[in-house]
Amino acid sequence: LEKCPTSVDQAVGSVTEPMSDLKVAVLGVGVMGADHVARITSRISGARVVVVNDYITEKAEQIASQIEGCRAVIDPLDAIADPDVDAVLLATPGTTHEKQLLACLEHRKPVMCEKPLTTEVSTSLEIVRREAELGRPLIQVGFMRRFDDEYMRLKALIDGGELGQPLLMHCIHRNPSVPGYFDSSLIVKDSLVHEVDVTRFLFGEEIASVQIVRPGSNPGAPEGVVDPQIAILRTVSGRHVDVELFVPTGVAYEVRTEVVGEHGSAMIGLDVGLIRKSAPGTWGGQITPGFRERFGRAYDKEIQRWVDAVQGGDTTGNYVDGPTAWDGYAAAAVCAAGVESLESGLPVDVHLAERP
Ligand code: ISE
Repeated sequence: LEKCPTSVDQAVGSVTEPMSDLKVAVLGVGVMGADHVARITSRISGARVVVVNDYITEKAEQIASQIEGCRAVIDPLDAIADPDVDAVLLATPGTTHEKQLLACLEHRKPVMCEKPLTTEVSTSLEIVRREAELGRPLIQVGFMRRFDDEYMRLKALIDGGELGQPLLMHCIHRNPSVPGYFDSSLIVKDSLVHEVDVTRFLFGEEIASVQIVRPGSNPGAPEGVVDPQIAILRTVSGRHVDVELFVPTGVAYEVRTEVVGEHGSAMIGLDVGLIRKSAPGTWGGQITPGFRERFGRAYDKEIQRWVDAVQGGDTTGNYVDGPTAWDGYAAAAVCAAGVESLESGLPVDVHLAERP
């Protein structure tokens, strides 16, 4: 992604002063947060990281020391309140999001929040309501697949009517490895959540029920962890979506999505880059190793569009260009029903509140 003028610069043309950089605080500089710091510093136009925070202070200090004009702030709430910070990127553990998002709203700071919005359905709804009271969208949620070229093409194909009525979707979501703390419910809340958002994004409707089916467990799965799982989602209009979730396979990162419509089907995620043929009579290519590689360009696009939206927010009244707090809440509600179904094995209905 080239460093390019922001959309606001483009809109006003070259007669005005170039807009000054958006000053971003990145909270949580573990895997995703550190990735976002690198992305904003080297590939995103119109923004720079001025504050970093992490519960491991030395980590924040070490990252801050590598970026000109950046400092580490020990308390995440101080980082949000900092007058030198224009916008916040949350890559902290989900359990801390509620407090941090409320602080962002209180200080009217636009925020890009990595999933989950919060860890409870009730607190996610509370965030949606508090944001609605302010009358301006400030929260964007990091469902990056919406910015992936393949998903965008699939969406355009569906919306263009070329497949006719979309009827079903088959998905595969396999990870090569997951952290040791991953349990059965995290497979739903941290992995399936992406297909939940993809379903809502591609089909443009809510999910009415979820069922989690347990096939025979992988002998390599940690004691008590249900893996693989099959999720069956049903949308409000009755469309069927099935998802194979298998973490960790020990193979590579595989995310495939096939939409079947009345006039044909379309599939993405086949990893058919370069195919090599060599002696003695073998052929093959490479499978993407992980989600940061698979969705790297999508993350770049997601953050660039967020920065552009925030830069233009005072003019447009909207500081979001992508999944909203409502999308985060709806995904949380579907996943909570999924976790309930994990226990019973039965379909569980999803009940969404009235959208404010
Ligand atoms: C991780 O948090 C992600 O967001 C990845 O996209 C997903 O594949 C993985 O299962 C999650 O743990």
